[in-house]
Amino acid sequence: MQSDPVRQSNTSFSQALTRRPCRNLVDGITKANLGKPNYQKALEQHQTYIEALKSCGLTVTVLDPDEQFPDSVFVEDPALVFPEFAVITNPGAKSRQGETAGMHDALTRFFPNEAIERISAPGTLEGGDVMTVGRHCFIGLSGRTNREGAYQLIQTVQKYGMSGSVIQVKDILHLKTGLTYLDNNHLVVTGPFAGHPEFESFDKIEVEKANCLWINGRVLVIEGIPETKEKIEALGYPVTEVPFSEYLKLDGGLGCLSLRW
Ligand code: CIR
Repeated sequence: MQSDPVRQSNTSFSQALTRRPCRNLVDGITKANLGKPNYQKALEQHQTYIEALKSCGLTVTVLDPDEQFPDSVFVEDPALVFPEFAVITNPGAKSRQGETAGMHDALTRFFPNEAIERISAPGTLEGGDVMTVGRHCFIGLSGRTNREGAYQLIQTVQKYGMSGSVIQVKDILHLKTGLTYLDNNHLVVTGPFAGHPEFESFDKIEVEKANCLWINGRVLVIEGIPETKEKIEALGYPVTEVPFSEYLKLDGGLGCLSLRW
């Protein structure tokens, strides 16, 4: 990141877009080794997640399940949203590339066509690899996001006066699997990112698991990671714990179940 400390507060969010899990969710991609998700429980946890978003003041749009795409509940990956534009990505996971058509349709309700941008082949990019802090995007180069995809995103955001930089991601699914930005310069990080020069100017909260999500001053944290919850509470944030076991079975992060703007 550029030299200046990023003492950024997030703009508050008013909208969220989610998609109900489909039955084929149980066949979603995973490396987690935690067993197959229970569909009924996944539905319940999804509803609890929606309620948590609403309690943070968001208006939540819920799309119908899409049985063609087992991972389609993870709406954060096929699109990115910013206050004034959206980007339809080109997911690196082949089985997820078709999710983009549905996201495009959904986002046309909120953004004019000329404000819906695209990442295209040979570029690949998934939203889980993009951490936005103020007007800067940190873009993870992972098994899902390649250099060309990151380059296209940087070109795109520059049109809107934003900037971007790339970070190598190893051994985890996405950049945001390993870190989460809260606000006011607070960055929740796991081991590999704690000493990373790119994040030097942040106030870092080092934890074992960074599965949390800042929304309008409140932080959602998945159930079962007390260390993360306590460290975030110690900073003064109100925390809501969210049951998430069925999505962990598919390598999901809390942010991946919604787009927020
Ligand atoms: C996948 O492997 O693509 C899904 N099973 C999980 C995606 C999670 N996405 C995210 O955390 N942004």
